[in-house]
Amino acid sequence: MSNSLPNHFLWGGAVAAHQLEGAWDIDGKGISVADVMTVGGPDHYRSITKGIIAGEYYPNHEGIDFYHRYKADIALFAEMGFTCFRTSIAWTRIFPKGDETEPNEAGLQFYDDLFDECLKYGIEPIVTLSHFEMPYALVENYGGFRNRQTIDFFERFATACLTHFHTKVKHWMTFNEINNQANFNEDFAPFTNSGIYYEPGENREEIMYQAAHYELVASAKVVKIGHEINPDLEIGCMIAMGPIYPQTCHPKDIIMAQKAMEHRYYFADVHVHGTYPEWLKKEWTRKGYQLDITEDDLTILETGTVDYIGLSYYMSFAIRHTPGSENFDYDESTQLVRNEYVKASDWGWQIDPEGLRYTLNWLTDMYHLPLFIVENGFGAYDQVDADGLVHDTYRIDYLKAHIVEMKKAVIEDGVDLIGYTPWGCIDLVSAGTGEMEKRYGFIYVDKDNAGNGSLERSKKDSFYWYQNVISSNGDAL
Ligand code: BGP
Repeated sequence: MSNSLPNHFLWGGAVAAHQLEGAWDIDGKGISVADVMTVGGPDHYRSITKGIIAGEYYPNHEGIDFYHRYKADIALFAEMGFTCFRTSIAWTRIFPKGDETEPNEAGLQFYDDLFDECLKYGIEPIVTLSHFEMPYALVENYGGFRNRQTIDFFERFATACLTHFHTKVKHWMTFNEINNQANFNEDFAPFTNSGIYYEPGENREEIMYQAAHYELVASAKVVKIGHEINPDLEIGCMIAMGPIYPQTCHPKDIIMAQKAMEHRYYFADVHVHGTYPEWLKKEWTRKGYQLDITEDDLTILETGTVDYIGLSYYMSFAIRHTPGSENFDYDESTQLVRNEYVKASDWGWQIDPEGLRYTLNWLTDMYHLPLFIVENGFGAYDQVDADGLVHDTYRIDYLKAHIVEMKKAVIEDGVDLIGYTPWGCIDLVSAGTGEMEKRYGFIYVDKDNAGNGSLERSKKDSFYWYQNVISSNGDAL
């Protein structure tokens, strides 16, 4: 048995358009939901209702100015040895308001140039179509994915991208972390693939299920269209993965954890099997939810199943049951508990490398499809030391521990894994908080939470460490 990862294993890094490109209003780009978000906790997302207010600071407007600096940044990725690079296409560069009929040529040109630059170095671009954003005009004028019409708008956008880039991009994903909306406790559906703001007094769960259904149909349509455009394309879903462990071996905690896993991950069932699980249909009936799900929709779901599962993995969770609740309804705002066996990051994300091995095995057992870790990483406050450098041993420790478990899953357990792209390979704006100082990168970017800084790039210690990891195909950790 080989002790190494397969030779064709893809190594790279991951980003999303709105978190680094900047250039939010040039070359015909429209306003994205990401452009109306500010810095800081829940207000970051609540600002979606307000639009752009003069004098407020919007971190994504400039991002790290990747739009103008991508050539130098990709040269640094190439220096690290990347064989792939995951990014997303900003919907608003291609269809500024979302409901136009013809794509914006300048937007297509930017991604042509970007992908060509990657390919020049032998770096395969990996593309997410909707990574936590959509045209703001679709939210204002149509209610985002509350509205069935948004399926058509997404289809038009995705078809334009697949048609234009199918010879340059082989691996695609439809919606980033589509299952994050299973947490509907925030006023604004986390994060923003769905573009939904909940009005006071609404049944958020029912609205979430409806919007998620429209997104799943949109995704399935696009998978089918993509395969028709080019049968060689690999089109996947993207799921935010984090196992939810029972807090104790109390049978009710075990069932609670099972129910929580079902609710978080049913999205993958639909993407992969093309059908809704029985428990969910029962739940909708029990709760009296009348969802708009047509026979045509069900056929589309069946004919647009994915080729692989892209996943993010940052942490694991633990849960306890709510005494007296016979139905084990899942509410992560009250039931999740701290796991005393693992440490947490400064943002409370519980660090659990073995949970990655568990996750990869769980997904394989459930779905029997190739997997692709398209996000993993350690958000931390970096310190530029007196020598002008960032010595980020903590980041190396985190990534090393996760790669060790990833390798066990592949080499010992036989998981079919396409590749590994750690999140935020260059420092960028946080999706959860809008902060710049929650850093993930191998490359430091001089910019702070208020937007001050030269935007100059420099290599952290992890840059050289990851370079070695890649050149040894994961042997030198
Ligand atoms: C995932 C998102 C990314 C990214 C990452 C880190 O949920 O797909 O867009 O931002 O998490 O999260 P944060 O930026 O909140 O630290």
